Amino acid sequence: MKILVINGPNLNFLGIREPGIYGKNTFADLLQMLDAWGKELGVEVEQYQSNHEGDLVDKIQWAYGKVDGIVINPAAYTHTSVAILDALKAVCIPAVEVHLSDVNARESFRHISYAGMACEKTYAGFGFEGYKMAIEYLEGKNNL
Ligand code: CA2
Repeated sequence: MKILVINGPNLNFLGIREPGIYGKNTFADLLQMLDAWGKELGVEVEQYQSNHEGDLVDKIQWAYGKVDGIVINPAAYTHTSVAILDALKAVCIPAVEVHLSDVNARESFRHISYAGMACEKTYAGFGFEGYKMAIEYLEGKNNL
């Protein structure tokens, strides 16, 4: 089984600023954890991060026919991008949305998620652990 983990804009800055909201672990720590969780669950995990909406759309399209699941934290594009929503719908790959913070407990503009409309599940407010929960969900589905 292969899972693509996609992270959107500014998440590569994790651990550098705003530790009160996003924690003090770095993006490099997250990548290491994804690697370890993949090995633990016997899943091949590929990661991709971009600050550019079109690049995120390209990567979702690339995944068509190549991966069994997508875990996505579109970051700020969560709340604005119909293009990412359409791409997720177009490829029709089981997808799970992850947010480090509890978006529903924050500003009202973060309460709407376009990408989430194409996702089977959302894990928000669990920090890095949310990515593990998402991988486990997709792995469990694959083993049904
Ligand atoms: O909670 C999440 O994971 C978010 O997707 C993070 C986005 C935010 O726009 C969403 O509403 C919720 C922001 C990512 C920015 O990451 C930073 C990391 C370090 C320093 C500053 C920003």
